Amino acid sequence: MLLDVLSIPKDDPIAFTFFTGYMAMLAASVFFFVERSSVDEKWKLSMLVSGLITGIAAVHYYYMRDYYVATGENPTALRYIDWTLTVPLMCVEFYLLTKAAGAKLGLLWKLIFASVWMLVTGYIGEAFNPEGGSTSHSVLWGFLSTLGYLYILYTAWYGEVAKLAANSGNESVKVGVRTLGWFVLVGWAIYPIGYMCMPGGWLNTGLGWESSNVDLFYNIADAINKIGFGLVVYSIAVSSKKKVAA
Ligand SMILES: *C/C=C(C)/C=C/C=C(C)/C=C/C1=C(C)CCCC1(C)C
Repeated sequence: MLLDVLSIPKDDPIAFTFFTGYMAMLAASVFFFVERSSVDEKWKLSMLVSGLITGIAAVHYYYMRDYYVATGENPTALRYIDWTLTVPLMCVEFYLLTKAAGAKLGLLWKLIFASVWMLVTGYIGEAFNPEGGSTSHSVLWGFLSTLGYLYILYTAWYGEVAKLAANSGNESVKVGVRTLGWFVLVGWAIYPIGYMCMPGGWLNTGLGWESSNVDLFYNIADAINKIGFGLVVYSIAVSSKKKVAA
């Protein structure tokens, strides 16, 4: 799709976050790929995954941005395609960080299954919301999606991931996994807020928040979470290297 530069709105905060989001994801990917060469061997795969997460997001933002500017509508399908690729990769980060402490592939599959459940139900909630919006539809699918979210949250804070990190004997892994847990608790919680802005959603019917705000919340959350996750992984890699050198 060719973007008509003359149609870029100058008073639209959502368009603004699509453009800055794109640039931020691209810059973050360059950073993670380049810095990959300066970390220890055992962190290289984690750094690669960080770069892939923001890289995949950058490509989707490129298209979502144009879609939004051209149509003024939420690029729901592109959004969920992006998430279906990037959220499982974030689960891979949890797995890689705890692998040395004994994480099994089964843990990774459980996390991936929970994230796909969360996203497929969320997609049904948004994409099949009847014309004009339906509260019961939005609440039902939003609730089902939240179950997947809570499973990941629990695993990161109290479940297998938390236990493995606690037993890893590696201080930077402990702190890093806890920090990622905070991202899941606070950063990921921004998404349901966006979801509730769609027609029929609680914030839409209750507070009159416009459906275009869905993208505002999603764009802000994506920048925080995708770039943030990568930076946490990067700081684990850098700080555990310092300890070896000392
Ligand atoms: C990079 C993209 C990320 C980290 C996306 C995360 C998305 C979520 C945590 C979405 C969660 C949702 C709910 C918990 C309920 C309503 C529907 C969703 C899919 C917005």
